[in-house]
Parts: sequence; C-alpha cells; structure tokens
Amino acid sequence: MSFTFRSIRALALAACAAGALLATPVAARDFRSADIHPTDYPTVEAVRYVDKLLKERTNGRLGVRVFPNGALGNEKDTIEQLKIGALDMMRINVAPLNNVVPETLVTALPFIFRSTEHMRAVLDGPVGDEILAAMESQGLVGLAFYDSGARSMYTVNKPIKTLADLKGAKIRVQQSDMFVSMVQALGANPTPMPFGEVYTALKTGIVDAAENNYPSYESSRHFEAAKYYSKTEHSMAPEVLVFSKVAWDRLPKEDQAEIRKAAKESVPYMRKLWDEREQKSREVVEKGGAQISEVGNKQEFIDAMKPVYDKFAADAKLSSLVKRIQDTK
Ligand code: BDP
Repeated sequence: MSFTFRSIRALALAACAAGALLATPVAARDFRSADIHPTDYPTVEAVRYVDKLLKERTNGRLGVRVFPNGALGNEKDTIEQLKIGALDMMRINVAPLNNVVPETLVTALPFIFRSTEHMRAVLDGPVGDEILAAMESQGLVGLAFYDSGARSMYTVNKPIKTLADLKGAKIRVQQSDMFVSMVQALGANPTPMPFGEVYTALKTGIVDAAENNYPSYESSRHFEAAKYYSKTEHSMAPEVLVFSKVAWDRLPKEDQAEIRKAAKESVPYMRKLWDEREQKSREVVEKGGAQISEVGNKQEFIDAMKPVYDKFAADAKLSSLVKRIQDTK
C-alpha cells in the first residue's frame, strides 16, 4: 500500500480534528434544579449562587437553572425524578428523604440539636459528610446541607401552651414516618401531605394545625389560616442539596469537583440570607396578625419524644450517629 501526499494529508487532518475534539471541553450544561419554594426564598437564592460560581469558574460552560414554586412537582416527586436522572438536582428538606435514606433521620429527630450553632457544627463536620455520602446507595449524591431553623406548631383555633392542648388535634406533617410518629407521641393525629396542599387543608378544616419555621410559615401565607404560632421548636430538620447519581456519573471528575466546591461554598452565603429572612418573616407574620407564644414547659414535650427515639434511632448505626451528634460541642 502506498501513501500519496493527499492521503497522508487527509490522515493528518483527521488526526488533528480528533485531537481537537478530545481537547474540547464537554458540552455546556445548565443543570435543572427543583425547589418548592418561591423565587426569593433563601434556598432558591443559594442555588442561584451555585450557578453564579459555576459560570464564573467554567467560563459559562456549567450552570444551574432553578425551577422554583414546585414547578417540577412536590418533593417526593423530585426524589423519584433524580433517581432515574430525569432531573439533575433538587433542594429539599431531609424529612421526605427519611424513608429513603435512614441516616437522614437523625438530623430531623425531635430536639436533637441544642442550638443553631450545634446544628451547624454537626452538619459541617464528619457526621454531616457521612450522612451526605449515605445517599449514594439510593442513587442520590448529597452535596450540602442548608439551614432550616426550628420548626414549631401553628394552630387554627388556640395556642399550644401544654402537651394536653395538642390532644387529638389533626396535624399536617411532612411525608416521613418519623414525623408521623412524632405527632402520635404528642397525642395528636398526623396527616402527611405535600407542602403545597397545606394552606387549603388548614382553611377547610382537613387539619387543625401544621408545623414549620418562620420563613415557610410566612411565604406560604399559612399564618393567615392558622394564626397561633407556639414555639415548640421540636425539630431542626435541615435542607439538603442533592444531585442525581445517574447524571453525576456522566460528568467528568473535574466537573464533579467544581459542583461539590460551589455547593459547599453556597452554605455560608445561604446562612446569611437565612438569618436575615428568619427575622423578617417573624415581623411579617406578626404584622399580619399571627400570635407568637412560648410553650409553658418545654421539658414535657422533650420527655414525650422517647418512643420516637426508641423506634427510629435504636439500631447500632443510627444510635451511634445520635451519640456522636450529642457529643459534638
Ligand atoms: C419547609 C422546607 C420544605 C418542606 C416544607 C414542608 O423548606 O422543603 O417542603 O418545610 O413542611 O421548611 O413540607
């Protein structure tokens, strides 16, 4: 076989083209991320910050487009979409993940965190990282935890002063067996449902109460339907930013590293927004007629939670996580 000048030149050109192709960065991507909150909510703003960091660092090649307001479905729906790779990313609360990734349970347990500082120290440390890593076996890549403050009960008819005031009340909870048990242990009747249905449920008497932090109580306008906000502060179940493992595995290592880094860096940014928003939301709901009150004896609520720990934090793995959380300074 003899090579003509032409065929050699053609071969050389083809080789150059292949080389250029290899050197070309992977196609530009705007990852799709879901959030049930409105566009100005701290979680949504924080994911937009991830987008900004990624765009800056990859010359616009990678970014994130947030779909707020539950446009892509409720939180349980988005977990399913992530698992099959139909959606790249989601920001959700840990509660709907409790039944999927048991390790997330410990962060939602009643009264597990002593303070905001304690919660942040745990989630920023090795326990937080282990819980994020545990998601992988379920097709989810945990990237970072965000704050969600403390959740308290709010009721349509009367404030909650003592445990007895909750007796028999129909209380909306997130779709988590642990939250169901928690409300049962308080002597009330849990009704699990997605967040988007709660306003109507309160208005029409399907439930008598719900529970959440100030920003969600405010942004959802639940304070118009249930004006007695009683500071039970029973759970600090955090928010979490999660990527689809199917989508993740298709990305080059360097891109995965950029995404992880940007997600972690969005945490302090989010916390600042969160602290401001908690204050502001409290003012908004009070101006709107909400009546905020303390519960008489918080210890009574804490003591009532023992069966929840016995049921959900009894196995070796979870009880050791609980112990490590309690031992975190
Ligand atoms: C809010 C969380 C949101 C949950 C909601 C709920 O940010 O992710 O969907 O509570 O109660 O605090 O369902």
